[in-house]
Amino acid sequence: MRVLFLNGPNLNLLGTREPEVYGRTTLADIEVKVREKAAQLKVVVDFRQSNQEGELVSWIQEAKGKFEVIVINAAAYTHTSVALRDAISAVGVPTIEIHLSNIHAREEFRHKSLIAPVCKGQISGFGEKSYILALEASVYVNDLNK
Ligand code: CA2
Repeated sequence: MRVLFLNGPNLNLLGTREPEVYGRTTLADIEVKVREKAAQLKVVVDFRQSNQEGELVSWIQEAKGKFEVIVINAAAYTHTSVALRDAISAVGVPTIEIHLSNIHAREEFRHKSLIAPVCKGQISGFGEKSYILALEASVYVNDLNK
């Protein structure tokens, strides 16, 4: 089973700026932990980050036939991107939305996710553990589709 992890804009800054909001763990640290868990679960993982909306859209489109599940932290594009929502909807690869912070406990503009309605579910508020929970949820979602 193959899972594509996609990370949106500014997540490359994790661990280096605003540690009071996002902690001191870098995205590379999270990737290591995801890969450790993936090895236990016998899941093949691809882990990517982009600051470009169009690049994320292309990666979603290309996932068809290559990955069984997409896990996406769309970062700020969560709240703005009809393009990401349309790509997730069009490609038909089961997708899980994740966030480090609890977007519902933050500013009002973060409460709305444009991608949530086209995702299997949302994991939000568990810091780096959101990524591990999403990996476990990916196995669950893939088993449902068998
Ligand atoms: O909680 C999350 O994972 C978010 O997706 C993070 C996004 C935010 O726009 C979403 O509302 C919730 C922000 C990612 C930017 O990460 C930074 C890391 C360090 C310094 C500045 C930004």
